[in-house]
Amino acid sequence: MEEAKKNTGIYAADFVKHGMTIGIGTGTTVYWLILELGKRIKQGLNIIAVPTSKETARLANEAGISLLDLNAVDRLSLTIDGADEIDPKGNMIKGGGGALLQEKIVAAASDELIIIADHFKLVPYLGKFPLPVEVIPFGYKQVQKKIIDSGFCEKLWLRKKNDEIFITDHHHYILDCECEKINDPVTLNSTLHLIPGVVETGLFINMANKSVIGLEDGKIEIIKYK
Ligand code: A5P
Repeated sequence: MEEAKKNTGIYAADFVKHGMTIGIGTGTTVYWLILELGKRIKQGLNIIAVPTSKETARLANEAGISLLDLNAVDRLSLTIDGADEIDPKGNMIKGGGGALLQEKIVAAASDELIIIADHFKLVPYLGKFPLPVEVIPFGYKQVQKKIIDSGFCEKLWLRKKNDEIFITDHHHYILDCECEKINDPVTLNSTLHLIPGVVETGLFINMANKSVIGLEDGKIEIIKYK
């Protein structure tokens, strides 16, 4: 699996052209992309990047990638990011690493979104992976009740890390929601957004242009969505 992630991260670096301002996602697959871009920068590639998390900013800095705040940019030509689940239409669940809010804002500011993932991330429908929902800490238990009342998800829990409540880069909490099978991601996304206290959901709908998938045999499959 790690080999497939590495292959796809390295392969995707080819989409990054000299002079581009790009968004860089978060996660264990993007890690390989960052390392590869670092190598190419040493060989003369000139790019600027907007990171999608503090962790990506740290890694990108180490790799020698120049970073910019999203507010200093009009549009990004391209963002490359990972995913936790990808359905056949390219709709995704993201946020396993807790960076969904910044990832969605950066993706929405990009002309193109390329997803890099190993083939285990391809699913016939979304929902086996618990859907992360970023919420304001104040009154989050009210949000929990409303998500359960919506009938879309059977069970949910407050994300913890090392027995402490997980706090996102933007000082929010994450509720991981077990929905099992998401038949209608668009309606679920709108329903969740209508609950006061919800900041963002991990449903990325109709955002990806293509996926670069690392296969078991070392090959790469490219799936285009638009
Ligand atoms: C970060 O919050 C997530 O959205 C990541 O993009 C996703 O979890 C990436 O998964 P990998 O670590 O498996 O690449």
